[in-house]
Amino acid sequence: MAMLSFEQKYRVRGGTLLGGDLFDFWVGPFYVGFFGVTTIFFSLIGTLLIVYGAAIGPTWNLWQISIAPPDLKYGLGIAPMREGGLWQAITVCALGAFFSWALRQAEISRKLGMGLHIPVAYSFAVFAYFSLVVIRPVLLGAWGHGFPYGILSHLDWVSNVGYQYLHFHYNPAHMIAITFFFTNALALAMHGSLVLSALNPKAGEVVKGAEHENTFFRDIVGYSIGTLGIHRLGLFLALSAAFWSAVCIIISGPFWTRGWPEWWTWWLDLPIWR
Ligand code: UQ1
Repeated sequence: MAMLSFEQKYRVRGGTLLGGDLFDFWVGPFYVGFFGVTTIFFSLIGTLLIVYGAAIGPTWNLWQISIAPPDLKYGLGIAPMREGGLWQAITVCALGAFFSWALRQAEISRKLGMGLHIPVAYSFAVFAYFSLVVIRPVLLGAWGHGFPYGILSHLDWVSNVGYQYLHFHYNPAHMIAITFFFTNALALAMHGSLVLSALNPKAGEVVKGAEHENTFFRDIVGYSIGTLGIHRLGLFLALSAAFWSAVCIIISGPFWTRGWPEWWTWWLDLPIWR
């Protein structure tokens, strides 16, 4: 693996959160660190458990392989391996790997003297997963409320849980999450296309810069958020999408048990209609 001349400058010692100098080194292009070791550990065990779950299951059809959480009768206890215990162990490994990855991002950011925006942003995705397999099941009193680990089975779970609340699109937090997802797609499409249009002209043409980018948006909508601003907006939109996704599933069950369309009766019950 090539050691680029600039790598030496950025491969700085320290910034570790745990283990001091112990794993403070690189393997090829990869920083190791204590949390690199734990990431590998949890990912490997977790993946092997998934393969084991597939092996004792009824199918090798990739779409149909599924590792289900325990039956509701096990509540928040530990289930036998073949009855959801495997799902529980895999969930522990997944969370171990995700948390390790976030902490490895934090260590690398600290080494480089950067902000912690990357681990913070990534943590929102981990939070969304954590909401599904820990927060909501704990609030509902059973690990069986987690979702099954399978390509089609997790889609069936989403569909079934959705219909359990009659029409999930009436969930106000779901509405907010979707709005953020779509706005995020719009912003990234605008940003990606704008940057390419300015920075990647056809052969022989001159590269344009921020002045052109700003001018385009001032001309077309009367406002430019700026080159730094668009990234702040993008981060806000993406994190908000993940955050409200977590909220929309946490409130479904623990805080609202009827159909979501019915939630809106507060609107019909407003005294202004009487
Ligand atoms: C924008 O104003 C801007 O600043 C120059 C960018 O930076 C490169 C952008 O990518 C985009 C998409 C915009 C336009 C955004 C709004 C909210 C008007």
